[in-house]
Amino acid sequence: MNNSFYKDSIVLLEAAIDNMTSKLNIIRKYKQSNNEKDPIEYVLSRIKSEDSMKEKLKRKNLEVTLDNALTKIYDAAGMRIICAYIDDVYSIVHMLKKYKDLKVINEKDYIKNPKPNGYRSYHIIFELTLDLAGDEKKVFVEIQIRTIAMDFWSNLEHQMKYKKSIKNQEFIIQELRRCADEIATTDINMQTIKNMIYSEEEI
Ligand code: 0O2
Repeated sequence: MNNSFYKDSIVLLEAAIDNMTSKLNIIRKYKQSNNEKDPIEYVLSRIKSEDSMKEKLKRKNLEVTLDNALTKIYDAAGMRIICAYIDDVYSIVHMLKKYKDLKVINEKDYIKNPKPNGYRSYHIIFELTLDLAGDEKKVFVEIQIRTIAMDFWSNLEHQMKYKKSIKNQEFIIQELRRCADEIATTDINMQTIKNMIYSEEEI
């Protein structure tokens, strides 16, 4: 990655992702040690590319500076957590909020309140306090948590946004909305079936 825009702050962003990855691994191990299912299927992380960050600063009418990128935009460091079931999403949010070095800055539940286009995901922005060899630094991290099915939908919808000319766009938007609703129903049904399987095991 071209680090010229982030300069030395790239170390801070990388440390933030390493720290959050470690927190997620601890959550996974803690759950498994309590004979609970691992709530995470996989995790993706990225530092927002220089071009994407500059575009976002301009879109928000902010001056393109490193300071604005780190203090006015919250997703220079971003992570996506993919789960099998909806309950796993809420379980991870609950566990992450227990960490004392994480402060919730903003939280959006697009699962309970989907976007009009059908987008579903749980977004949470944390301010993480990092101890960099005795030097205390604060850094924002955006976490998106969603099910495999929501992620599948979101990736396709994202591709549509970046494609310049698409035929039948209205129809595609309508079909995506229909698929989002079907996926939401399937996610709920899968959760219900899973709960039934496990409740029978406990009897
Ligand atoms: P990119 O390139 O994916 O990183 P914000 O723009 O973050 O300051 P906003 O829009 O209120 O403010 O934040 P929100 O709603 O939490 O969305 C932030 C990110 O969620 C987006 O980042 C997308 O990654 C994702 N997202 C939000 N809405 C949609 C949607 O309708 N479809 C898809 N596929 N993804 C969505 P960026 O920076 O906009 O883009």
